[in-house]
Amino acid sequence: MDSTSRLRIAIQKSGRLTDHSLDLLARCGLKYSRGKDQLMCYGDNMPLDLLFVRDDDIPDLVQEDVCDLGIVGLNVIEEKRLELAARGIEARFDLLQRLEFGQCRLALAVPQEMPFAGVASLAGRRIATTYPYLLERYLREQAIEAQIVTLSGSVEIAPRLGRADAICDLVATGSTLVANHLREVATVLDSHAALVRTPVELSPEKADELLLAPGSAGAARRLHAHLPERLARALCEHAGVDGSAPAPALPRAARRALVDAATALVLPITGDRGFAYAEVTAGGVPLTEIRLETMASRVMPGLHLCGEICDVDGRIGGYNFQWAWASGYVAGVSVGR
Ligand code: PRT
Ligand code: ZN
Repeated sequence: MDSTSRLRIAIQKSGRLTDHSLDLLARCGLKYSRGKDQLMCYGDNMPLDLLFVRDDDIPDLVQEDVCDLGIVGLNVIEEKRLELAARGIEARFDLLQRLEFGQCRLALAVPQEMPFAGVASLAGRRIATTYPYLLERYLREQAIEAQIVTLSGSVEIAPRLGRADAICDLVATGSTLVANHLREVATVLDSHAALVRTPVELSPEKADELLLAPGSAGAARRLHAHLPERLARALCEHAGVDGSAPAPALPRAARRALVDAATALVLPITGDRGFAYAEVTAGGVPLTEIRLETMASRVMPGLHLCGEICDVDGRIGGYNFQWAWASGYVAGVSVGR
């Protein structure tokens, strides 16, 4: 979104998330009037418009920058992320905030009478779902080979119709499963509604525009609109600029140095601590929560992760050091951009 346009937020037109989303926006103080076509609402007291769509379309609208923000279930977002990845496309939506509604889980369920002794019992079985990518990832992680039967709805009746042996579907209270003589046996994904946004990239032109915009705010505060505050202050220091002085008054050379620091800083490798400090850890932040091209967190915008805080395991020695250095380098370079 450029600085002159209005913010556009996509919400579900009619479904489980609609009332909660509207209620949340009303509690944020938004007053709006409905457009003639019922597809848009225009904010009366804020530069913010609402677009009403099917929830499945929300990730694409955010991905393609048609909307700046969207409110949608994590299940829809994560399925879309995996679907895009399978097509070689990087998902460009960031999870901005977990919202306190729409709680449910994507779960595996089997017919009441089917013997079940752990997920391994599903090997070789047919599993019906509307979430083939999330299910595929789960089965892969569990090292189970099963046949995924992709349906567009009414998943819970698939076993009775003989189309599948088990199902993978959203569950909230569990009463739909009970009504269909199914029992829940494993959770594939815990879900809730979330606010997603298009990532805001800071190009040299945009950084320059930001610094030159009229007003008395300092450079550090202006950069903080796009970067973590500590990083914005550190960049001012690096560029030798007083981050609190009114930014438009900065001399041209100082502004240039700051724009370079904020968008193209190359961090040199200055040394290492040697093998005496070797450590191996497993666990940590899952790689699915990280953009590997930049090491940026998908969950916390502005946060970059590297090294053994990430869930990467390997043999002691070279592999771990290589991972720590390489991921640190990528994270540092992209923070500097
Ligand atoms: O038309 P559109 O495509 O926009 O809507 P939709 O039909 O795809 O979605 P909708 O409105 O059913 O759900 C929107 C979002 O709400 C989902 O993507 C989830 O993030 C969230 N959510 C929360 C749920 C549920 N709870 C839920 N219980 N979505 C679906 N269900 C269904 C479930 O699939 C099953 O059929 O409700 C039934 C089970 O409920 P229980 O309570 O019997 O377990
Ligand atoms: Zn939908």
